[in-house]
Parts: sequence; C-alpha cells; structure tokens
Amino acid sequence: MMQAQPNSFPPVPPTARIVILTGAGISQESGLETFRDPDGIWAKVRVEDVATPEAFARDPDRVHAFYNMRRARHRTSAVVPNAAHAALARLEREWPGDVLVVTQNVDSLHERAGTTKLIHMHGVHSQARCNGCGHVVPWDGDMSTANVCGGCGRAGGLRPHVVWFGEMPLEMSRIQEALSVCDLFISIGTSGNVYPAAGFVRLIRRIGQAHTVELNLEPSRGANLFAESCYGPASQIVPAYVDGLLNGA
Ligand code: BV8
Repeated sequence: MMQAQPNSFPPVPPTARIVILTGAGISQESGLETFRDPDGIWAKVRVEDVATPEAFARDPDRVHAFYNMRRARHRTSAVVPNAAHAALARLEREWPGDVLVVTQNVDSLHERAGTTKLIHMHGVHSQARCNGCGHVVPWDGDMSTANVCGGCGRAGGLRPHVVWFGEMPLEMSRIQEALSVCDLFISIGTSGNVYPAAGFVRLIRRIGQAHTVELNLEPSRGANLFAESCYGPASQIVPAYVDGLLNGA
C-alpha cells in the first residue's frame, strides 16, 4: 500500500472553491461495504438483479430486500460517521471559500457528521419515491410492494429514491456548474468505475484551472488523471489533508 505522500504542491489559496467527490470507500471504516472490493456488494449480488429499473420491474421484492438489508445495516448503532466524514464537515465550517461535497453514496454519514453543502448524486436509501406520481418521502424502515404512496394513494409503486444504472444522476447541472468554477477537486474513496462521476476529473482537466487530488486506499482507475494523490485509509489521510489545507489557509 502506497503511504501518504507529503503535500509538495503550492498552498491552496483560502479563497479557493473546493468540490469533493466521495464514494463508498469513505464509509468503509464506518462499517458499510464498498461495491468493488473483493468482499464488496457486487461480489455477492449482480447489478442487473438489484440496481436497474428493469430489475425492479421484473422482481420488485428482490430489489426491496436488497435495499431493506442495506437500510437496516445503516440503522445499526455500529455504523457512525468516521474521522474522514468529520474532517470534511470541519473543512466546510472552517474553510473561508466554498466547499461542496458531491457523494455517490446513498448513506447519510456526511449529514450525520455535520456536512450541510451536500449533493447525493445517486440518491439516498432513506427516502422513497413513487414510480407513479414522483412523490418523495423520508423512509426509515423496510419497504415493500404493499406500501401505499401518500401522494397518489396507489400501492406497489414505491421504490428507494436512489439512482440505478441507466438512470440520470440527480442535480447534474448544479454539479457541473460547481465543477466548472472550482479551484480544487478532491476525489475520496471511489474506484472511478461509475460514470458520470468517474468523468468529473476529466472535465476539470479540460477546463484546466483546478488542482486535482485523489485520496484513496489504492490508485483508482483514473489515478493517472490526478495532479496529486495520497493513499491510505480515509480516516487517516483525509483528516491529514484537511489539516494541511486549513494550516495553510
Ligand atoms: C447514467 C445505486 C445516463 C445506489 C449506483 C459513460 C458515460 C455515462 C454513463 C455510462 C458511461 N459508461 C457506462 C455508463 C453507464 C453506467 C456506468 O457508469 N456503468 C459502469 C459500471 C461502466 N452509468 C450509469 O448508468 C449512470 N447513469 O449514466 O445515465 C442517462 C442519460 C440520459 C438519460 C438517462 C440516463 C448511473 C450510475 C449510478 C448507478 N447507481 N448505485 C446504490 O445502490 O448505492 S452506482 C454505485 O457505484 C454506488 O452509487 C457507488 O457509490 C458507485 C461508485 O462506486 P464507488 O463508490 O467508487 O465504490 P467502489 O466499491 O467501486 O470503490 C470503492 C473505493 O474505495 C475503492 O477504490 C477502494 O480502494 C476504496 N476504499 C476502500 N476502503 C477504503 C477506501 N478508500 C479509503 N479508505 C478506505 N478505508
């Protein structure tokens, strides 16, 4: 495992606008599984069976069981924000410039750590959406085809308010706007496999004004696209990187 490298780049000016992309790796030390690690979610269940609109149309009970299991896991007392989530919330509080977290994660660990400027581009499993009328409501317990939509009164159409493969991620124009003006782009805990998130660093490089940093356990698929990188567990390297930013501010 490559160890954290000292930050040998010029200090980031305190007016810098920061966009941070996070993936499942930032939540791994909180006890939530990643997707593509050897013991990850996709090693146990196929995307085509649980994370596409076609899967939900074909076998909604199976898809509900998959998300009910993940929602229940997330509710256990052992799953709490780790030092990486806390460091990003501190950065938002103490950094003079704008800080926006764009997460691919459907858990609520960033909010629970105190991050408020946050976009869940792949949705959240703590909300339900009606396939019939689009009504979105908070959802904490199990969900099934027996549940009735509070908006249209129909049963059977409620689904987790998450973005499946083949569906458009949420708030893409707001994300693209933030990427187009940012001065620092930090990617944390993502393997760089899933688009459009995996393409953000290419967009940033095309615009050419922002410094790009990858903080991950190991090099992602897009590792060579980042100007700076630091490898190790997020709970260690993210607080260290945030300290470096705030000490230089
Ligand atoms: C779309 C659902 C278009 C919720 C998920 C090119 C361009 C555009 C699209 C595509 C394209 N090529 C292919 C596509 C289609 C597809 C795609 O990208 N497929 C891939 C597999 C090739 N993309 C889509 O379908 C997207 N939609 O493009 O729509 C469109 C246009 C018009 C109209 C309609 C549609 C939708 C993608 C969203 C899919 N939904 N999740 C859920 O169940 O969670 S994706 C799923 O993968 C999760 O959201 C997850 O967050 C995401 C990415 O995974 P990672 O977060 O990176 O997790 P992973 O396990 O892979 O990696 C973890 C990393 O952490 C590793 O690197 C590991 O080393 C590291 N790590 C582990 N432990 C630690 C650590 N790091 C630090 N510390 C640790 N302790």
